[in-house]
Amino acid sequence: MDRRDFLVNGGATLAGASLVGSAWAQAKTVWKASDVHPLGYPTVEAVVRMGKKLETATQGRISIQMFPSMQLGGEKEMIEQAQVGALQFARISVGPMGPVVDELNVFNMPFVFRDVPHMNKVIDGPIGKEMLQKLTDAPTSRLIGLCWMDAGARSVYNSKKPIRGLADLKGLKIRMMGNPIFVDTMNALGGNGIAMGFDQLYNAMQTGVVDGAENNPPSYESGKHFQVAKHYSLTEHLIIPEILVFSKATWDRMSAEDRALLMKVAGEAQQEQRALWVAREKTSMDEIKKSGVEVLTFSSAQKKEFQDAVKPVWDKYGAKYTALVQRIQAVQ
Ligand code: GTR
Repeated sequence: MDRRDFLVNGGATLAGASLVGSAWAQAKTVWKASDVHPLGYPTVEAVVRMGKKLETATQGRISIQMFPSMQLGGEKEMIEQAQVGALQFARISVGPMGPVVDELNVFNMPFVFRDVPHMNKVIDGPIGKEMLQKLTDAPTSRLIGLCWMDAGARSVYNSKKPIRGLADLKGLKIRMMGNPIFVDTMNALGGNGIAMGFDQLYNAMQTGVVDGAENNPPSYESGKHFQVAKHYSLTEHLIIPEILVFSKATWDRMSAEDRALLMKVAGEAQQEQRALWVAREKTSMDEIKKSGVEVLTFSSAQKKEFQDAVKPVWDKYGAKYTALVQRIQAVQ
């Protein structure tokens, strides 16, 4: 090798090494996040804002790319992708997490919370913290529980007729989230519970595969379900918090500082999402009513009929959660 070759080759290697070095120093990490809801929905917006905070705090080293609107499939698929590290954040309902970590199912029991403020008090307090930890510690989860989000109360809607009481639900095919507790709950209420992904629901209602479903006002509105199922009855039979989980495969490779930062912004997201939720519930309800949907409400005496009807669900699943349910009920 003459001197000129050495300079050219050596120089190239050195330049290459320093390029790699500087690229490494500024290596940018883009975490993928997924949600079944579209941009602007409270859960999506809360995670997008979290991403901006991460970006600012790390001078652009870490950011979040959001895949909204079921782009990465339904919630079952999102859980699986987070478990293998194909995505980092999955914002899902506790509904589909129950079959993965059974202890979480206590939040999936019908009428377990007195009302939405009660649920929020529970998730903000020690029980909420313990349940996130249980999710993280469960060997079956392969996920880190980051924070809770508010999803209000779920109520029944359908395309056939107004539901004014239990008797009206008889024979109606109602889509429920994929968890046996929910199918049993709908069956106990007199309908025919059919487990199905959220991603298939609109078509199923349109083609008459199911007569209706149940959800909170923002999901009913945002999914355009109110256009095909115009009777909405505020049964509020399920008050299920949502949860933001993070891939353990990614977590295991992170520094202690990045983990602490992530936990901090996630805790803030829990409160920020709640404010977004309260505002969205109102605008969704306004839009639903404006479109001519019949929204039926129930007195507490009428609601008791629904509460009594789900006793078989409590008989079947409730015993193992007795101690926890007593603690939940004690939260004022
Ligand atoms: C929504 C919830 C979603 C999903 C959906 C469903 O209220 O935000 O996470 O659980 O309900 O019914 O599948």
